[in-house]
Order: sequence, then structure tokens, then C-alpha cells
Amino acid sequence: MSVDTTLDWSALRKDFPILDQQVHGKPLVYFDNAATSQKPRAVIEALVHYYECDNANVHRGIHELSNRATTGFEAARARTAKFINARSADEIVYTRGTTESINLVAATWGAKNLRAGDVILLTELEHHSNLVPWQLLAQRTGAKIAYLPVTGDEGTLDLSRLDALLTSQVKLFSMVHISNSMGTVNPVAELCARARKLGIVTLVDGAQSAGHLPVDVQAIGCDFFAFSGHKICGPTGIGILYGRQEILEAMPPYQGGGEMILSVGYHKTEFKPAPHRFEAGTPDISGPIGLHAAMDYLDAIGRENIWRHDQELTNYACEKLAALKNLRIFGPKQNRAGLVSFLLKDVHAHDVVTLADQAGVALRGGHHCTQPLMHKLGVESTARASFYFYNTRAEVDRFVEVVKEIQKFFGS
Ligand code: 7TS
Repeated sequence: MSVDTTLDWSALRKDFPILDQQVHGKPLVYFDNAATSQKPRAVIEALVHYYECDNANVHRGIHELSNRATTGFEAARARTAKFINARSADEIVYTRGTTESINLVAATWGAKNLRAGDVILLTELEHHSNLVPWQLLAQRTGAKIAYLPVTGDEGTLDLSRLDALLTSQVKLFSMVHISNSMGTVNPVAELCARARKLGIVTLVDGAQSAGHLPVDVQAIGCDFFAFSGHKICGPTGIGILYGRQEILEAMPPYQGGGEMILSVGYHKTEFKPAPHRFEAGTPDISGPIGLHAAMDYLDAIGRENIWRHDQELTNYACEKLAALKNLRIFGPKQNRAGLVSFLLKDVHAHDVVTLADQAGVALRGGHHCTQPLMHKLGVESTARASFYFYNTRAEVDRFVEVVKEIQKFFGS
């Protein structure tokens, strides 16, 4: 990856109006980026422009505003294809987010292709969004779920177990790219290659990766890739499902309704080809338009630069936290994504988060929708600081000071 060392990160930070405020009388330190990212002015302005100038329903009218809305809506699809290096815009399905993208695959591909006795392979790192849809599908079809295990507090996958798990019963291998609670970066290209050799369909949950490092679905070699607009500086309510064209074309529809049909009779309907077959009803139109602005914004910075910045901050934060006593850090020691989960001895994660909030520092505490992983690690919850390119080393210093104050408060 070539990186640009001349980037002015503090100038970029000024693009985010929300960051310039006080919370409880203290400057806001927003370290909850894994939950959702903040929005640059370019995205906010794209949304305002759309509603002030172009708002109309898509694919219907033959009037000027409808044409503009449709053009913007479809241009964002082509932009998304470029963002993840899909072969064609027809491989991009709009959804509400990562969660709906995965549910769509389970409800369509899964319902058509899985039978009793088949196996869905997941990893022990998965977010509930990549667990529960498969559990529901397994209940309906009689398929079983198997897990590639993680090793200890480092939260890395035990790849030595993969060959034994990739049996001829496995029909789908669905895996997280970057763990939202551990920061692990999984070798998804290698995992997909090993599955593909055996004819196993693959899905990558890219919720934490798409906006943080360059993503190339062809290089990864996955059949599906899912992510959310709101975690990559875009609006809430818009998500993406990438599907390889041949696989999308062979899938039955998701929801039924307007927009997804070619013709409807009282007893029979012909469906549009992918991706429109999967998009029933009036879609979120401003969402893709805002997302388009977000993707332009991120790629002007360069995701290889964002990745480098993420890693620098994470390494700095881990170094400073590791120097504190009675503090347990979770996640890999090397090649960690831009987040750190931790626990203070004898202090509940929620107390850490509540006191940090009083000091203006926004963290997240809880199981991070990875409850089985927390149980495996023998904890109920962790506190988590998650970074993005607009965060600074000075903010990490402030965060670590606040953690020290919390330790002092609890005498831990
Ligand atoms: N997959 C991963 C790896 C995630 O981190 C999340 C959300 C999702 C799926 C679901 O994304 P959604 O946009 O459909 O909700 N993760 C988090 C988090 O870490 N804190 O809040 C949401």
C-alpha cells in the first residue's frame, strides 16, 4: 500500500461539525466509531441538496425531478461497485445495513440452497448479525452451525482447525473481516480461497473494514460482502450487499412489492433481474446519495492512509494502556484494527463508560453484540475505544488520563 505522509489530519477533522463541541463541560472525545462514524459536511450537504433540489421517487416518473433522483440513486450504485472493486453495478444491492444484507442472503440464497444436514461454518468472532440469521435459518432448514475457534484473549482465529472443519457438508462459510470487539483482522482472502476450492459459498461481514482499509471483493474472492453506510461516514439506513452476479441471478426474491417486478398478474409475477429483484418498494433514496458523497470523501483521503492512521492511534493507545496496572487488554498484539477493548480489575465496563462520559469521552461498554465470544473469554462485557481518521493522539492522551482517574476513583 502506498501511503501519503503529507496529509493534514487536523484539517480533515474540521470537516466534521459535530466534533467541535463540549459534553458535560469537557471537549468531546468521540471514541465510539465502531458503533457509528460521524458525518463530514460533504455528506450532510449532499443530503440537504438532494432534499432541497432533487427529491422525487425513483424509477417511476418521467419528470425532471424523478430523473434526477433516479440518476443520483443509480450513480451511487456504480460508485459503490468501484469502492469495493465489484465487476459491475448490477452486483450491488441496497439494503438497510450489514444486518439486513446478511438476513437477505439467509432468506434467499439460504432458503433455496440449504437442507437438513448441511453445515454453515462461522467463526467464534462473529457479531450477532452474522450469527442469529444463520441460527434462524438452521432452525427452519435443519442445517447445523459449526465454528472456527479463536485463541484466548488475543482473539485470533485458530487456522490449524480449518481443514478439519471444511467438510463436504459445509455449504456456506460466513466470516467477519474485522472483529468489532477484538480488532482482529481476519485473513479473508485466504479463508475464501480455501473454501472456494471445495465449492463452498463465502460471505464476508465488512461492517468494520469497508471504511477503514482498501477493499477489493475480487481480490478477496468472496461470493458476498456486506457493509453499512453509517460506519463509513455515510447516513444511517443504507447498507450494501455485494453478490457475485451469477449467484445473485440464481437467487429468489427477498421481499415482494413494487419496483422488483417485470409484470404482475393476479396469480403470477415475473421478477426483475438482480439487483432490482431484491429491492421491493420505495427505497432509501437519500441514503445512497449521501453514501456516494461519503465514498468520494474517504477515497480522496485514501483508505490506505486511513488504515495507517487507525493503526498508529491503536498502537499508541495500546502502548499507553499496557503501562497501567490492573488493566486487561483484549485482541491481537499485532495488526490490530482501530479499536481497543479493555477491562479494569474489579470495575464494571459500564461504570468505566459512564465515568468516561462525564469527562467528555464517548466509549462503548457491553458485549458489543458478541455475547458468545465474551462468554468464551470468560467476561460479560468490555469497555471499548474505537478510532477513526479524525481522532488524534492528543485525544488518546486525554482518554488514558481519564482511565487513570477512573482507576483512582475505584481504587483499582
Ligand atoms: N457486523 C459487525 C462486525 C459489526 O460491527 C456490526 C455493528 C454489524 C455487523 C451490524 O451492523 P449494522 O449497521 O447492521 O447494525 N457493530 C456495532 C458495534 O460494534 N457497536 O454498535 C454496532
